[in-house]
Formats: sequence, structure tokens, C-alpha cells
Amino acid sequence: MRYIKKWNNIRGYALRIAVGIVVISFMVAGVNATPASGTWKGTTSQGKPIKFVVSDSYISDFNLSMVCPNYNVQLNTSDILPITNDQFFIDYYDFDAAGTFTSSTSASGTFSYYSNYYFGTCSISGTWTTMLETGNTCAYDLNGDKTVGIGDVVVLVNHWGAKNTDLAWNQKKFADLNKDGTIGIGDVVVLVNNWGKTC
Ligand SMILES: [Ca+2]
Ligand SMILES: [Ca+2]
Repeated sequence: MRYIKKWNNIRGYALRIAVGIVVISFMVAGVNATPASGTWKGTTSQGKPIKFVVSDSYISDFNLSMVCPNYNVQLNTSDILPITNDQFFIDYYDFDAAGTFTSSTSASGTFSYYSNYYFGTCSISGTWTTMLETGNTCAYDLNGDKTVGIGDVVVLVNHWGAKNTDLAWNQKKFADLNKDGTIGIGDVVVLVNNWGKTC
């Protein structure tokens, strides 16, 4: 009888540990929110626009407007940066920006800028929020400006000759429009065939 009671106790503890593991797993899974691919737009705490493109857990074409006392500044980078643990960081000359994806369709973060140039010293920082743009079905819009045009050719040129055997292919394959495993003339043809399309 004593052994049975002991076994029941052990079973009770084992069950509680198992439930605990499942609950913690769900909590951890809840933190991870794989961002959906597409164009993301929002506003900063200065009320200015922010925009970037997410593709296969990489971020590119980051645009952020900022207001200094005597002038306006714009962070534009076409660098392709990884999103790791649903976060990304940009360290770009005078600019810093960081973001966290709080769900598959929303993200928030911070930015800062310091400069001491001809127009005067500017030291600003703030926050931003963005949402995935719905209805962005323009599959061939590589730079996220909602139209197929010369800006997308520039993206192809910047990745020209990349192959699916390259180590960095994951960062470039979004530009492989005809899915033949390389960035080249075939992808330009796809753009030309969709030239001027808006989305
Ligand atoms: Ca475009
Ligand atoms: Ca291709």
C-alpha cells in the first residue's frame, strides 16, 4: 500500500513537471513571432514615416525620417540584415535603429541619431511602430516602393551573379524572381514583363 501511495506521489510530480514544461514551451513559442514577408510601414514618436521590407526573415530597404532642430534627416539603407530571435539592429554611420517583432504582423523599436555637421548639432532618439501592409501582393516589387520599376532593377544589379550555392544565398534569393537559382538576365525579363505594375 505504501509503495502504491509513493508511486502515486511520483506520478503526481511527474505530471506537474510535464505540464510545467508544456506551459513554458508555449510561453517561449509565444515570444517568437516569425515576421511575415512584405512591406512594413508605420510612424515614429516624432510622427514621421518608417518603412522597411521583410523577406525570408531578412530585413532590407530600411527608411526612417527624422526631424532635427534645423533640418530633416533620412536613414535609407539597402543593406540586407538578418532578423535573429525576432530582432534586428542597424548601426549605420550616425544612425542606430533596433526593432522587435511583437507578432507576425507588428513590430516596434527604437532609433537614435547624432550629428555635428554644418547645419548644427542634432542628437535625437525615439521609438517607432510598424505593421505589415495588407494587400501587398506585388511579388516583383523588390525595393518595396509598391511599383515595379528601375528601383527593382537596381536591387537585381546589386545581387547580380549570385547563385544558390553561395553562402549568402538566403539573403539574396528574394531577388531570384524566376526561381532558377541565380540572379541574372532571366530576373530582369520578369521585371520587364511586369513593368509599371503597382500594388
Ligand atoms: Ca519597386
Ligand atoms: Ca533568377
